[in-house]
Amino acid sequence: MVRRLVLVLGDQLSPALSALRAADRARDRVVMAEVRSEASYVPHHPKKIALIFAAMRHFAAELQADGWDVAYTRYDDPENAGSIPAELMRRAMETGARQVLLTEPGEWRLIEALEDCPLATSTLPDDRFLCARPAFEAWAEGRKELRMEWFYREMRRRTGYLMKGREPAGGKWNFDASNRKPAARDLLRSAPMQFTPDAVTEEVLDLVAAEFGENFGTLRPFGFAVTRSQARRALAHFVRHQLPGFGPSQDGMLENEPYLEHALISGYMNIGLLCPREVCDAVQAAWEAGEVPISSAEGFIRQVIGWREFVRGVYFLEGPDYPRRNALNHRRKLPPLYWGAETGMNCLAQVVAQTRDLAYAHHIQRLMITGNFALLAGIDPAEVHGWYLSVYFDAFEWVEAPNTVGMSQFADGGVVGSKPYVSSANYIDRMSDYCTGCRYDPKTRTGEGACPFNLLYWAFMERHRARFASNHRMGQVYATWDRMEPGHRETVLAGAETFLTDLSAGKPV
Ligand code: FAD
Ligand code: DLZ
Ligand code: SF4
Repeated sequence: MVRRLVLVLGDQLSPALSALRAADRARDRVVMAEVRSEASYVPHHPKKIALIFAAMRHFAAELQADGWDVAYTRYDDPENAGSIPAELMRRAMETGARQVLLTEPGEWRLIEALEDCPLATSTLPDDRFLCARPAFEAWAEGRKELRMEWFYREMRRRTGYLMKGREPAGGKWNFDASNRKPAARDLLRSAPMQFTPDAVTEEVLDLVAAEFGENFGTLRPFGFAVTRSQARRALAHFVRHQLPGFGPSQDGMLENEPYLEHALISGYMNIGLLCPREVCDAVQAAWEAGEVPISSAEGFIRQVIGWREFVRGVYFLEGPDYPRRNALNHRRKLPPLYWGAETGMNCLAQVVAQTRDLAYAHHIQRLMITGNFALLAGIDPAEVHGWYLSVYFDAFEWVEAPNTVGMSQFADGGVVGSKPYVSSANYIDRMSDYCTGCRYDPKTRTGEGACPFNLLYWAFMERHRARFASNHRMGQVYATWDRMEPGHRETVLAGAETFLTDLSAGKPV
């Protein structure tokens, strides 16, 4: 007789998951299901679906080996009920169990769908995060602005990472001044660890090719870790071989060097193969052993205990409407170049091609190339959100939406960031080698060959003058623009208008 069903979702593949800790392996049955509703709420990249299905199948086998009774539904099972609530109902009918134990899902959509499920559900907090939802709410309470830097310092104190008593190790909270150098090929040491698919993963790859082969993205070769032990090896490899050089190279961009010294572990953390605490422990230990400079250790730990926890806090604090916000009233449709249509803008072409092939781009590529262009061009943030949620191996709404809608598109009106992340070609030219192979000229602001980022940057500033001119971090930008010759300004704005008209008309840009 099965007492309760224990739901384990595709991004909850952690042996220490709260629902599993609370369950009784002698009397409860674990339910896992590959379902159409989760696999199609956006057109996920085939590599992302394959990662999740392969990791789910491996995790289910590990649970079974560990004595759990697991009811696992494969995607192509003729009995598959197609959604998580429907699968729970089917398993409840089969077993007679009327109660469901689960760890809170990471997305409002699924939380709401499960609330409508007629079975009695008992939902536990997701304590794989370092900052519980109530703790974030308490931190945010009464603050006029939520700023990641203050949250981060609090998290450093709370966790003790890189601390000497109450003070930050090395005397500073933030070592960005010694990080964030332009890309340099001769500084690169190693790429992230990749894995050869086993028979289980190969079977998933065949299924994904047959069912999702039309989605944007290349399925094979597939090298993601699909088990906890592989993900731990990938982490160890990163800490040993890449982390020492992580700080300086983290913001650079190079053609044919998609990873630089980045870890490629966000997806593993987000589906539960790694937990953030063990990731930070490994970094802390390497720093204590003198194997990693403080600048790299701090740069990395800030992303995990700072940004990652902060965006999750914001997602749940702001509520289910957050992904639909559009503070700047941007309405343009996402241009086909995001789905691989040809473009002469080499930076965009490079990042989109890499995204298609690998389901991966690093932070600055997402923020300052595809995100920057979408914001400058006034693309509807809901469309931008849909794109980012689809194309990256690590994309789950709790983390993707605050990064896209908030940090990248400023569509939340400044909840995540105090000013929009926009730049002209100058930044891209300094931080990458993309401009060398481009048909546009990063140094030119008007006329034939002028880089579109230069035109759009000033047009964006002018369009949103009322909102941003009084922002103390942007005053200098407006002062520079206002000092330019009126005739020059008009030419720039007219050039931007022509470019945007062409973009909307589907002309190649
Ligand atoms: P590394 O740079 O090697 O490692 C840093 C680690 O810190 C990452 O593994 C990640 O877990 C964490 N991290 C770093 N920055 C952030 C951040 N801003 N928010 C949350 N965690 C962070 N990250 C996702 O995990 N899922 C997403 O869907 C996602 N969408 C993004 C969309 C946009 C528009 C932008 C600008 C950023 C997005 N990010 C997202 C954050 C970041 O780009 C990725 O976490 C990072 O590129 C993952 O690669 P990595 O593991 O090699 O990162
Ligand atoms: C992303 C995803 C995909 C593609 N497929 C499944 C699935 O078939 N079954 C499942 O349990 N979970 C899947 N997931 C992850 C869920 O979408 C995720 O749990 C929610 O978005 C909440 O974060
Ligand atoms: Fe991108 Fe402009 Fe540089 Fe071309 S010139 S790569 S469009 S920034």
